Amino acid sequence: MAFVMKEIRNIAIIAHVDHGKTTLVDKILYQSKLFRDTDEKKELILDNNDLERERGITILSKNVSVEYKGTKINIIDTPGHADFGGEVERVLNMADGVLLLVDAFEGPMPQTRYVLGKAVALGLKPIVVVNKVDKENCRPEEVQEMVFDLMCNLDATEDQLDFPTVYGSAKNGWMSEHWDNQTEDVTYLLDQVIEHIPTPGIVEGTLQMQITSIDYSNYIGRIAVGRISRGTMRANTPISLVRRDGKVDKTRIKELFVFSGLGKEKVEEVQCGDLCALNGIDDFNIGDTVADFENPEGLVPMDIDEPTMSMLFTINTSPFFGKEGDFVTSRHLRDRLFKETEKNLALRVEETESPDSYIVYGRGVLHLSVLIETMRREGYELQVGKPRVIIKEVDGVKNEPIETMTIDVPEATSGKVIELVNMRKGEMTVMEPRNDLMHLEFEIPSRGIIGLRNSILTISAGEAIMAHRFLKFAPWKGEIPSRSKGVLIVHETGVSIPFALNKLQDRGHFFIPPGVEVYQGQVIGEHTRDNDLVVNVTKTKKMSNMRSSGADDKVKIAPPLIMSLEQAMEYIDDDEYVELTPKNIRIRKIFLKEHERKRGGVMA
Ligand SMILES: Nc1nc2c(ncn2[C@@H]2O[C@H](COP(=O)(O)OP(=O)(O)OP(=O)(O)O)[C@@H](O)[C@H]2O)c(=O)[nH]1
Ligand SMILES: [Mg+2]
Repeated sequence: MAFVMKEIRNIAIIAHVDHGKTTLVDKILYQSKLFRDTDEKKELILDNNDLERERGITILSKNVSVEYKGTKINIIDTPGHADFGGEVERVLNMADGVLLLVDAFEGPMPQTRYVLGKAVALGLKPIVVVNKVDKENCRPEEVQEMVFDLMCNLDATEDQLDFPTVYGSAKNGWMSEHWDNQTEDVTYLLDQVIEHIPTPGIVEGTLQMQITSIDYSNYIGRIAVGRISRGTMRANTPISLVRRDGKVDKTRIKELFVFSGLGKEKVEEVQCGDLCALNGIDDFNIGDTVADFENPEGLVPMDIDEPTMSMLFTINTSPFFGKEGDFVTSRHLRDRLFKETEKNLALRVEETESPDSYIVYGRGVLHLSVLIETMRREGYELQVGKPRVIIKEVDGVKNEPIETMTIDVPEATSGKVIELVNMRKGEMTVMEPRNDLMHLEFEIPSRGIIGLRNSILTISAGEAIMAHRFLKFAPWKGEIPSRSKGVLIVHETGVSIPFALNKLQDRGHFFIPPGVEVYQGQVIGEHTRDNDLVVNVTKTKKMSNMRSSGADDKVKIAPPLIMSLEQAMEYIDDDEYVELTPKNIRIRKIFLKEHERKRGGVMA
């Protein structure tokens, strides 16, 4: 039977975090289904793992595919958060063009610049999608011009600068030539894709496919994903796997798949230019080339991004150890961390002198917290130390990572925000009003950003929009003041009592409600002053006449400040750990007993 060549387009959807990539892909999938049949009307959700859903962010890039007017469009949805930028860069290797989404209100943001820069450098053809034109006060035309300027800045070619622009609202399911001309669906965008994104070239010769991502299936194990850049691939055939270091292993492809809708379709053969997934070659890595069995020729391995941050991971040593988790030993921790490095590219694990502790290197607080959160859900207990940025020696000079950071805040609070950022060694490079917000840009050491988001949100009553992204290594900027407030520390293990919490309310703000178990040395609140304070919240003495719950009910205690995992990670100081179990996130002093702690608090 003759092999029918199909028209193909390969596009990646890129943008700053939250500008609407996944929403758009969902709508494209949904609507292209409607073109064929109308039975499946349920909302398609591409962010399909629990963490992605809860947080409303994409963590892993995903491949989907739709048929439109006889053409197969492979679409790669990518994560927008800066910590996952390396992943975006890698999967761009599978595309011939990009849809660059930009929020019609916010305009280009730090990550827009980064991902667009990568796409431009790879010579990919862009289509600009000015999204969220349904937003009040949006400024689609101005944003379009800003994107054009950005592309000029990034040295785009004439052809790239000649990009089509599409306006619309992914959320409302339409795309159009003009922002004030609402249409029925996203077909205008798909037509632009067919017209402007180049067809992948068919290169004759022996097989070459570089592995750009790894997928997992409980049934078939590790799956390699990539784009066939030369030749044709067939299921059930012997191949060579050319490693990054040039070493060649002879192995065999078992099953072969192409992307189809949200899933994969098993096929016998995949043509050059198409994206595919395959299993059978278990022991592979990103960047390896699947090549001809007889005449293997490897492709140049792509760069894998360096970690920028590290954290100590250690077994749980709190008095509550083992109460809430199933996996608690150093063996469990070790195996789990090393297993993670097989698929989590930017992650590195280093042994320490102690078999109980490991240094884990990652791309940022979110990258590390996603791993920690996943481990909690799997039943692990562990403790982590304060995140540290990676310091490099350059010609004998101590260098640290510097990031660009944008903050949009209501004008009234911009003064305070600038002051705070300056204190953390941030230098302001841009300040301009945008509608009713003040737009600020800074260059700031990564160190200064840790914990900054909490303070900025507090100052701006939750109104600030903040984004940052790695810029360069530069000489150390000097000491940055750490947390300005001390903490409240538990004196004695027991259950927190409303009466006791109430009595201490003027000393600070608690992180725990009444009625929970706490242990000696646990951090349960922030002190109003800069020193640590040991407090009696479990005391039962003098309370015999206050025992009845009726008396407790009258006590009015301010609601506790419950920190998210990332907030806790960014909050702690050098002498503290975050303790993590499937049920709780607690902060503790590394030394639980007061006499062991150097900083020596006082007693309330
Ligand atoms: N008003 C409005 N909101 C939108 C539109 N498109 C998406 N959103 C909302 O913006 C938020 C982020 O959308 P996502 O599609 O998850 O954004 P994303 O670009 O995939 O985000 P990451 O994957 O985390 O980078 C969601 O709350 C969407 O409902 C739009 O056209 N208009
Ligand atoms: Mg997304």
